[in-house]
Formats: sequence, C-alpha cells, structure tokens
Amino acid sequence: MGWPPCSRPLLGVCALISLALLGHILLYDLTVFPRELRSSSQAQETYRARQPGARGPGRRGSPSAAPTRCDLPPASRFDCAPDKPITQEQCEARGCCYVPARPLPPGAQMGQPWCFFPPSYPSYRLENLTTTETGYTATLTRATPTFFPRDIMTLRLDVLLETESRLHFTIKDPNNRRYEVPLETPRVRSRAPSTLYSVEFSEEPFGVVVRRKPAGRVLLNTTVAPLFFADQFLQLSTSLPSQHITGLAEHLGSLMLGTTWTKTTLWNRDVAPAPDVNLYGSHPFYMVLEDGGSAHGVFLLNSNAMDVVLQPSPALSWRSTGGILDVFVFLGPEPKSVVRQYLDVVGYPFMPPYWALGFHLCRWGYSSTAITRQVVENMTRAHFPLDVQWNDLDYMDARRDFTFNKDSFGDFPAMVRALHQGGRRYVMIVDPAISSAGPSGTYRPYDEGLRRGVFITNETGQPLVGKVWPGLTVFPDFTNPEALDWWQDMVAEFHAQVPFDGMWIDMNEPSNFVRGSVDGCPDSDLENPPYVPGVVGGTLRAATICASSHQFLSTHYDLHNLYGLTEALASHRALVKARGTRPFVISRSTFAGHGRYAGHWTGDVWSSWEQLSYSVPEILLFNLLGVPLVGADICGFLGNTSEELCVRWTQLGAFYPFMRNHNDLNSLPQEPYRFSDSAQRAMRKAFTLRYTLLPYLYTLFHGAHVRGEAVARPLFLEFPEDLRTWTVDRQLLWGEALLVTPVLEAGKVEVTGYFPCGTWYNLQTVPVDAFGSLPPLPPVPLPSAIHSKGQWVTLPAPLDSINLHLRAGYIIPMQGPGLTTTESRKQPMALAVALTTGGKAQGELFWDDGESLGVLERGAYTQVIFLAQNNTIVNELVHLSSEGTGLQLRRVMVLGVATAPQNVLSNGIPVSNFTYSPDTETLDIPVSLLMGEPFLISWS
Ligand code: MIG
Repeated sequence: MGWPPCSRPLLGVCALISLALLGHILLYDLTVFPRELRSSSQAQETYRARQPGARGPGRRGSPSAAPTRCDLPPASRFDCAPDKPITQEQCEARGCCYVPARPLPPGAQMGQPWCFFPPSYPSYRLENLTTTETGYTATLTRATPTFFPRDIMTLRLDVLLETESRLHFTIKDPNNRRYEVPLETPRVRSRAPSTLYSVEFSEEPFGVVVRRKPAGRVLLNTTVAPLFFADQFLQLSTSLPSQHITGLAEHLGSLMLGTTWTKTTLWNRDVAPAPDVNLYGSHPFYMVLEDGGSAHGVFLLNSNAMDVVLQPSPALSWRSTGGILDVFVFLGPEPKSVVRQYLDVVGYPFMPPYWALGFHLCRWGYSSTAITRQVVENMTRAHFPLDVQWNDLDYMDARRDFTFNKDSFGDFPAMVRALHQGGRRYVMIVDPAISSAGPSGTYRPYDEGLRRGVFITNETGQPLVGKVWPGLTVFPDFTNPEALDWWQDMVAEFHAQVPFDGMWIDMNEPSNFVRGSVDGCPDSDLENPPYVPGVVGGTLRAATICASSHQFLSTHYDLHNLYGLTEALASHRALVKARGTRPFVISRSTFAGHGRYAGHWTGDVWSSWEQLSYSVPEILLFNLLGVPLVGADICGFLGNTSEELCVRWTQLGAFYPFMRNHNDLNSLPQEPYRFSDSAQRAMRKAFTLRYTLLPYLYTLFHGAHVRGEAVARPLFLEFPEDLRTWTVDRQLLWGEALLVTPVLEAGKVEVTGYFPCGTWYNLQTVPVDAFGSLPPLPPVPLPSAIHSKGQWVTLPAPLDSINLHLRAGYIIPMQGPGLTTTESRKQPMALAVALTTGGKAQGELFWDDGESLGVLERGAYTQVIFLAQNNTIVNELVHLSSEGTGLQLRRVMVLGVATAPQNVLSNGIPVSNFTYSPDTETLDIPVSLLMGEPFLISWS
C-alpha cells in the first residue's frame, strides 16, 4: 500500500532564517587569526563575509574611558552589571554603555541589560600560542582589571583535540592551583584529527571559535563578550547557532529553554519545584539543535554556584562563582551522538536490577509495620502489581538514620523478610544528616563518625551543626574517603539487622532547617561573594550549610553541588558491599555524572495538572543527562490528588522509567486501591501495559548502560530532521519504538499528539481485570494505525486508557504480566512485530538474572536480535547464557500484514491456529519456541 513518502518539512525556510540570524551575531575584533590555525581559509572567508558590522582591530579602551560604541542591537548586549543594579554613573565608571530600556513586562524574569559592554571593553589577549601533542596551549593576559575583586590577570589556555567529535579546553590560573571538580574524565595522549569541527582563536579580544565542518557554521564563539576570570566571578559567553537549546537541569519548565533573556541558576536546593527556581540538581550541560537537524553539546565542568543566562541574539553566558573554566564541546552531529559523547565524559548509567523497573509504593505516614504490611496486602487483594514497598521517616527511632522504632516497627526485619518471601523488595529513606543531639555513647553513627573525623567542619574546626529531622545534626563529608568507609560500615551494620534492598537518599542538597548552622556563618568572601547567583533566598546558605565550611577536598562553597552525587556514590558502594548484588539508589540531589551511581525522583511536586505535565520534560531531560532511572511522584506529593488526576498520572507514570507513587504526610491517601472501581480498572490497564513491556524497558536500560543511550526520549532524538518534533515535550518515546501520548489536562477525553512521518500502530491492552492471567496478553492493536506524513493527530483518549503507539520497523519483546517482576520473569514471552510498508522490522532482547553484578564481564547474559523481512521473522543469538536458555516464546503478533496469509510456518512446521484480522492487518501466531534457540517464522 502506498502511503505518502516522508518529506523533510520546512528545511529551506529554516535555513533562510538562520542565515539571517547569523548576520546579526555580533563579533568584534575577530580579525587576528594565527595563520597556522586557519584550518579552512574558505570557511574563514565565508564567515567574515557575513559580518556586516565587523569592526576594525585594535579598539582597546581603558575601563573608565567613555565607550565609543553603544549602538549594539539590544539582543546582543551583554550585561555589565550582573552583580547588582547600578546607576548610569556607576555603569559608565565601569567603562560600559548605559541605555535604559522599557521596564519588564509582568512575569518576565529579566530583560535586556541597561548597562552593557561596549565592543572596546577590555578582555584577555592571547599570547604564545603553541602546538602540543594534544592540541594547543597559550597564555591569556589581561591588562586592565575588571570591576570584580581579584582578577587573575594571567591565565593558561589548554586546548585538547580529544576525539573526532570532542573538543576540550580549560582556562586556569597557571600560578595557583584552584579548585577543580573531582570528576575523572577521559585522558587522551594525542590529538585526534576531526572531520566534524575546526577550532580557531581570536587574539584580541581572546576567544575560541568552533565551527562545524564542512560548511563552517559557527557553533561556539566566545568573543561575543569579554572573558571574566576573577577569583569569585568567571564568565564565558558564546554565540549560539540557533535558539533551540535544551539542558541545564534541574529546572521546571519546557524541554526547550527560552532565549529571550532567561536565567537558570544552578545551586542545589531543597524547594518545592516551581519555574525559574534553582532545584535539587546541577547539570551544566546544554545541547543545541542546529538547522537541518544536526546538534552539538557543551559541558562546563564546574560545580560552583552559577547562573546561565540566555539572550536572543542568541547567546549564552556561563557565570560561575569559582573553580576553573573546563569546557567540553560535543559535535554530534546527531542529537543522540551528543548524548553519548557527553556520557563518554561523565559516565554511562548504572544497570539497575530488574525489580527496579517494577512498581514502587511509598508514602510519608506509613507509621508502623502493621500499616505497611496492610498496604501490601491491599495491593495484592486489588490485583495491583507491587515490586517494591518503601518507608519514609516513619520507621526510624527519633528520626535517626540506621535505627528503627522498636514499638511501631518492632518486627521490621520480619516484615522485610516477608516481602522477600512474596517476591518483593524493600527500600527505605536515609537522610545524610546525622543526629548529634544525644549524649555521647548513645548513637553509634555519630560517635563513630566523630571518632573517624567524617563530618563537615566549621571555621573553628568543629563539626558544623545544623538542624534536620532528628533535631541537631552534623553532615557527613562524602568527599572524605574515610567517610565512604564509615558510611559503608553503617549501611552494612543496619543491613545485618534489616535486609533492605535499596536506599532512598533524600535531603542531600544538603538540606538544613537553619541558615548555615545553628551558630550562623562567619562573615567572609565565601559567605558573601561579590556575585550571588539567582538562588532562592538570596544567599548561598539559604536552606543549607555554610558555604565556608570545610570538606576534605575543598570548601563547601566549591563542593555544595556535589553533595548528592558524592552521597549517591557512597551509598552505591555501600550497597554493593552489604548486599553483593546490583545496588539501587534513588537520590533527590544530583550533579553531572549522577547516573553512574543512582537514579532520581523529581522531589516535592504538587498534586496538580500543571506538575503532571511538567514531569514529562523533566523525565526527558534527565534521560538526556544520563540519569535514565527517573520519575515523578505519581499522583503528586504535596496536596491532595483527585481521582481523575491520579488516574492520568498513573497512566503516564507507567511510562516513567522509575515508577513510584509517593505521598506527603498530610495528604489524602492515593494508593491505587483507594479509588472507584472504574478508576482502578483504568489504573490496572496502565500497570498491565508496563509490566507486559518490561523486557523491552530492561533492554533499553542495557542500551543506556553499555552504549550511553536514553531510555525515555524526546521525539527530536529520533527525528531531528523534522523541526516539528523539536519542541514536543508532552509526549515521550521509550527507546526508538514506543510513543506515549498521555492526557495531561483535566476533563479531556481527546489528546493531540505529534506523529513523525511513518506508520504508528495503536497498542492497547485488552481490558483485563484479573492481573496475572495467563497466557501472556500482549497489547492488542486497534484498527486505527496512524499513517502519518509528519503531523499532529487528535486521538480519542477516554479516561480508562493511555495512547501508546508502536513504530513501524520495530520488534519489541513482551512478557505476561505478574503481580511482581519475580512472577512476570517466569512467564513466557511474546513479540510484537511492527512492519514497515516494505515489510521490515528489527528488535532486541537483553536478558540476565536481573540482579547480579558483573554479568557482562562474566558473560552471564543473553542477547537476541530479531529481524523481519520478506514474510519471515528470525532471531540471531548474539550471546547466550543459562539464564536465557529456558525463555519461552509463545506468541508472535505481526502488525501491518496487508494480505491474509494462507500458510504460516514455525521452524518449517505448519501453524494451524494462527489468526488474521483484516481490520487491524494483524497476524497473530501462537508458537512454542525458545528465545535462546534459532527460529524462523514465515507466512505466505
Ligand atoms: O522535609 O522524608 O522530598 O519525598 O517524603 C521533607 C519526608 C523531607 C522530602 C522528600 C519527600 C519525603 C519527605 N522529605
């Protein structure tokens, strides 16, 4: 059947727009290029020819001289008063231009600066550029100080041409060692030639220019504003080749960031998620989608408090309060490659245990083991799957870590063992802050920690004391190797009493109920830096500990944003030691590279429709950042949910890579069984979908772990050439194959989603009430496959279902659902085969025991590839181990079979009981095969 071919919409128009934009990018003094670095004089000329307003060389000015050029386009003005509002006089005294603009419209975060740098504003000058084995090195010198204290007047630039697709440069103080983020990044020994990019330098003002080869598009150009490198204020600005930019977590908002004067603040903070607020995590990485669907990424490896400002020229400014400038540029050219290249630097995600992908249930207020046991019982009775039961603070004795309440949780160990017997797992909350209130000798974690010197100290050298749930507390310093061992001991000792399976690490920004400490904070440059990023509360110590406090590797000022990451690492390591199987850690606070050790949940979201829809871009963003095991609290945390909201949230939550329903202490209960029969039925269908699809989800996690892929993906990752996908953040893909189109609004029974060009088969579960019924019931296709030209489609979306579409060309493994993954893993499997119009499809299954460490190293896994073409389906065994040999394949559902087959063969043996539906063009083949043995299924 001939469906319209897929076109590449709007590309021509877009290219034109971008050319026009490029003409407005402001470059000044980009005239002195050392000859040997002109990688392509051709590209060079094209570039300069596009600079209508190019300025002459040598226009240097002293800061107090009246600026000579202030007629810059508003979009290209870079703020000369980032630190505080200033008057015209003060502005001009800085050597800057002062041009008042209209007041901000209501709701606007910031606007064009009134005080801005003239082209003549002094920056650094590049000297002694030399070629090295790995790239280039040079000296940068500044002749005139800036308005920030302690400029570092001489800097060292190192440029490393690391790989074909990765450029790395650092700018540091050659004379004094400054703090650098203790993240191990790959080392290279020689320069790698690249067909993807070229790099050039501007001498004065100093700047780095990176172009994409062969056309020469400028991806990075740091000459657009002066470079600042003062002790506590570092600013690096760059032009952007398009305004389509994503990244810079953690924030609440759409997936694409706005470039009309926005500021993203990175300073990890305990706060209920809201737009324009610094949240729990910091990921100083962005990705830009370029014209034509190429993409590049930039990572600033810096953990100090920072703002990232976007402006419409378009341009971006990193403003950090310390450390060094350590910049990685990833050339893609596909968005997917950018993700992988970023993860090559910060680390690929850990492989979760299989059970981590099941359903998790939690609330604050399960106040006893009796109540917790009852919840599990209620879930089973209502036929809802439950893999992992959780407890919040309630289990603790006086809210202290590594203790449990001997009254309400007296049989805690027995409860956890009972969960295990039922094939379930158990996770409890652990906060980093350690109670220091009791008399000495009464609380071992504190006494031991004190003895081993693991706590963060204040200016007197004593452990800094704050206040968290148990009252007075001290804070472990997870950058101290001794603290890692101490934490490991505490975890192991507690695990010996209560055989828990994973750790939920909360409050690790770290959160503190008093500002700084119970004794306040000293008055110092670290506490009151000359530039304070746009943090909630207006001061670095708001809701956390003093910036000036001391940690093993540096001051908390430098290390604050790493607190959650280092605790995640410590917990991951401790769990490996205590349990000997794959660790499970979910953390609130994160930093770049977090996914290597742990997952993330999005914190204290409100039970509101707005927060439901924000959860989609948040989940997508964390997947681009290598933290695929992520989810929001299903049905919302703060406030009361409604039945409709909870149904819709459960449907979407069934497609969060990490699926947990969690609730606040004071909110109405929201476990699935609390709702009406019809709501429960709707939820059960969503659970059925998820559990049926778990083998596919697990295979995706394997891809994330070994290939740096995203699990949940924004459409643009798969369809970068289709511009209409770029802003889609109300739908998500699982891998390449499944498109989820949730309802995110109240009262809607229709939903409009974007369907990229191709065929999309509509999958729905048959309405089963009894979960766990056998044989496996894979989702069945509805007659309404979408043959899209690349278009928005409005779909029916009754309250009892979520739209799920399987992309033509893909084969996904499925498995009969059970009430736990322990059960479902024993069920036979099925394949859904979605044929393209050309009759092709492919897919993969990764399988292992689901929890052992080192399965890849030991070869203890099974990997099978499925291929369909010419009316046949075969498997190819990439790797086989005992875990996979018994896996049964009982059903193969082929979608897109246009004509009714007469014969179906399985390994040459006729299958008599196949069924064919002309309505849905589905061929349903019952088989009796083993995944781990070669098979061939054919029809004619
Ligand atoms: O100050 O442990 O985000 O999930 O239930 C609140 C109680 C502390 C915040 C977490 C939330 C958890 C709650 N915690």
